[in-house]
Amino acid sequence: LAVKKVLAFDFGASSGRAMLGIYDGTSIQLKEIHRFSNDPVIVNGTMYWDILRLFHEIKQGLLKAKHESDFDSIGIDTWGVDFGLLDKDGNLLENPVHYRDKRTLGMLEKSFEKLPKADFYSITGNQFMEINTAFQLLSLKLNRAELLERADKMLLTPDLFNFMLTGVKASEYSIASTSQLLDAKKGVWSEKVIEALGLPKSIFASIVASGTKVGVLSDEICEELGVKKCDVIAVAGHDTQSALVAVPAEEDNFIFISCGTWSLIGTELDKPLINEKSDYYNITNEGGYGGKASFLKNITGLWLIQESRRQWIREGHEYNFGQLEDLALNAKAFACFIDPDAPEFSPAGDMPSRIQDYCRRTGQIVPETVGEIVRCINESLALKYRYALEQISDCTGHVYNNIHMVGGGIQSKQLCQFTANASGCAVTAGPVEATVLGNVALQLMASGQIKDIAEARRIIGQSPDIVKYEPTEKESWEEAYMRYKKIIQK
Ligand code: LFR
Repeated sequence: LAVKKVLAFDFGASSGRAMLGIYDGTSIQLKEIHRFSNDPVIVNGTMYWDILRLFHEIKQGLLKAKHESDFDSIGIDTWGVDFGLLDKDGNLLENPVHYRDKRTLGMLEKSFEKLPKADFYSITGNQFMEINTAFQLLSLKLNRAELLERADKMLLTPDLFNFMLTGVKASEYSIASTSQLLDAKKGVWSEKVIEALGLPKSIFASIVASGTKVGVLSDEICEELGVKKCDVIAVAGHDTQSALVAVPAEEDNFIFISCGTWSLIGTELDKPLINEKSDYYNITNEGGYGGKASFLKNITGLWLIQESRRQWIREGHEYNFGQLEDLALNAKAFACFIDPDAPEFSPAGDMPSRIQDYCRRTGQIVPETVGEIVRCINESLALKYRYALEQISDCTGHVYNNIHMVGGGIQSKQLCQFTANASGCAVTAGPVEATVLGNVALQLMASGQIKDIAEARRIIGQSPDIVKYEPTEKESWEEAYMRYKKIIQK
């Protein structure tokens, strides 16, 4: 078999990269082509993604890749929920706004006046979060209706980049399912939700399945950059779903945690699970490759560390992630806990102070040093994973013994070990590059090089960077969990 090469672009909330995926028929090698930071910009009180700069980085990636090798296709995945609005001619009506912008404050309550919460959940099966597309669009409808009136199409971020590359306006299924505007069982835009929120139906583009071709690189871009024409594949545009394709699970009922800016913990189901319990626990059903449902909780993840680190840099101390981990190892265990999902941790800003305030408010020891703060974050994340795992297990009726952790966050050995300890499950950590590997595998599946997801997972499972962690210190973690639950339920 000839060696196949494809180009994957993966955008996270704090950085992005282009990687060449090289497949020789037995294994996938990755080669980093281009890496860049993703820096949101606040202008006149609004927080934006710097979308043109990000598209510029895609072009840089294409240019660098061309010097490296030919490639057969391109696939793009990004974070969820955000979007751009285009007019009929494809002009962006305004710069896409960041999900952490405050424009969605109070929009959940406003939406429930238009569509009762229980109905809203039973249709979309999505975890209610103010960041979701539905609430961003509602805020436009209520405050900037003229903008929506001028819009021809709303494209979520990976779809927007696909459009910029190919000229095709389409909505890939996995990213569409983060919007809270889909009918989860039917896999189509929900007219009922769209109408209830008063949104124009015509702005929603037709949905294409994950892992299908959306178009080809436009003549204009090929000429500008001197690159060859190639296919653009709608991979799983949602990074979490690309990552899930690369979870090297052999068993059917497995738990995964995708660790990045967010921690997504859940399991893969053949169809959405929507009932009173899942509604009560606010568990989401997101769409994945092959129409599978990811039944998962969205937990604030490394954002807490990333944002703390930014604060320490502002104060003149730059630590890398390895140094932070070492400092945390030397800090006292179980001193204090936070709920990573408390609303005060969501906006950008001085995270260490907010963590200290949280501990003070809940009558705990206040962490003072960098190590104490990082330890508090890592322990709290692991305990929150257990909390979510119990809710998921209660809904599916399965008992889980093994957790697959993937993504950049697993470079923290402490977080992986704490996750095993807190949950009492064995943790299989790896691959770190799950999202990119999933993106690459989906492109190879689209061109028939890899047969199906089982084969993709088997190939990826052979990767040498997979590490096992066994639970330890059972009793002290059990005790910590009992205390943790009381604190977060305060
Ligand atoms: C992870 C992720 C989550 C989504 C969050 C915000 O990168 O895609 O799945 O809920 O970002 O879009």
